[in-house]
Amino acid sequence: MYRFKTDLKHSDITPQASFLNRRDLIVGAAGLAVAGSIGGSVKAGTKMMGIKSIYSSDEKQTSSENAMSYNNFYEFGTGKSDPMDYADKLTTDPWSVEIGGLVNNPGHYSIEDILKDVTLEERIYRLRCVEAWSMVVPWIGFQLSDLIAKADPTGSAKYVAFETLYRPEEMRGQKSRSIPWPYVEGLRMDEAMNPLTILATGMYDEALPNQCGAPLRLVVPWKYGFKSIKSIVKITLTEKEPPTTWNKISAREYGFYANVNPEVDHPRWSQSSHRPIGGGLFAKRETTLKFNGYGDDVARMYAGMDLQKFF
Ligand SMILES: Nc1nc2c(c(=O)[nH]1)N[C@H]1C(S)=C(S)[C@@H](COP(=O)(O)O)O[C@H]1N2
Ligand SMILES: [Mo]
Repeated sequence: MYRFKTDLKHSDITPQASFLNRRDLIVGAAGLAVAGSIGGSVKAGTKMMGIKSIYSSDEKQTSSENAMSYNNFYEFGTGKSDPMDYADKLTTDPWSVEIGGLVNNPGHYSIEDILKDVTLEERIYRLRCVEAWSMVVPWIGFQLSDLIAKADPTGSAKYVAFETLYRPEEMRGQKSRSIPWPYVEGLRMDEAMNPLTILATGMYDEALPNQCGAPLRLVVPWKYGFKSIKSIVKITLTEKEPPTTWNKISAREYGFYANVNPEVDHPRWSQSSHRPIGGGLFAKRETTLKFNGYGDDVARMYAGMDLQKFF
């Protein structure tokens, strides 16, 4: 079902990249005319293109209307349509990401700085939520490993911690104590460096809409959706496993790893199947594949680990 190979290096799969003006990849002509400067290039709805990636799946895509109106983004409320209804309040320009911890090049990186050194790709990935629904989205993004390399981690970095913006004036959900703020997530270094792991800046050929995590969110296709932290403002390389929001809320329900695994049920429901969103209430459920179908590429990272224990 998936068309990708791991024996290819990233540089092998984007041969044209070095010939192309990176700015042309970020915004099309229409976007530039509106934006006037690259500063506007990550504004929601701006045209954004990526090179087709061999890491893409060829599954049937969810409609953009469905993918942009059924979201989990508790910063805007706990209802699925709250993000669509309230996220337009969020200012995403200017935006910078503070990269620190065990790196040789710490600092505040603007989105423009980040984008000028990466290759944007389109990658069709299924987002499989722990609540057992899923959507298939053509993401536009770049490999997280490229940004980590730019920050130049020291030898003692073992994990990568992520943090979402905390700005209750613009994120009305943060005025309530539904979950602890800011939202935080983490990956082990090898997971973060895996070529399947991307930072997305767009979807469906446009810059990310706010409700989907503008201007920068993580997408880790073999893990449950809650690992895909949105609107990231901070990335810290650490020696110890960082805390993660859902694990803090309920450690017995949500582990640090959160690998999609039909063999390990959530304590309150089965993980063996999922409901594609947009199909209506009576849509046929689909079978969930271990590691969301990416076992050939990621299973070896967990060799020897008891996945019932490290869920
Ligand atoms: N900051 C932040 N990131 C978040 C969440 C959130 O509430 N806040 N929800 C997570 C969950 S549970 C899921 S399933 C995905 C949903 O992503 P989508 O709305 O783009 O489908 O975002 C994840 N990222
Ligand atoms: Mo989720």
